[in-house]
Amino acid sequence: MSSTEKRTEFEEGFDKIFQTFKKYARGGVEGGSDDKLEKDEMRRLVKEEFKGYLGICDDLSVDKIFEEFDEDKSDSVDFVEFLKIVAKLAQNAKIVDRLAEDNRKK
Ligand SMILES: [Ca+2]
Repeated sequence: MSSTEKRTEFEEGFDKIFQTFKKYARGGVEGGSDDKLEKDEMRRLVKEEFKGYLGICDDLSVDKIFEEFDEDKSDSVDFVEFLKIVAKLAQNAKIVDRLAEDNRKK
């Protein structure tokens, strides 16, 4: 992509999601990969960045979904697996329903 092209809001949002993933992936679990999100880093990310959507989130349910998507059982997930986890958390918390409802009121 040429740097002169203006990015869409969607692309900027997506880029922010990736930057957030990277920030927490580098977040200091000993022996962990900087390119992957270990389970503790995932918990931290959800607590700090997803709190408005999820309310008080429960470590156990985050762990359960994490394990479901950590297919090679490495206790870490890559960016694509991370997106699936976020989608699943949002689905469980009925965030998509809420967004649709808010949109109807506008
Ligand atoms: Ca990591």
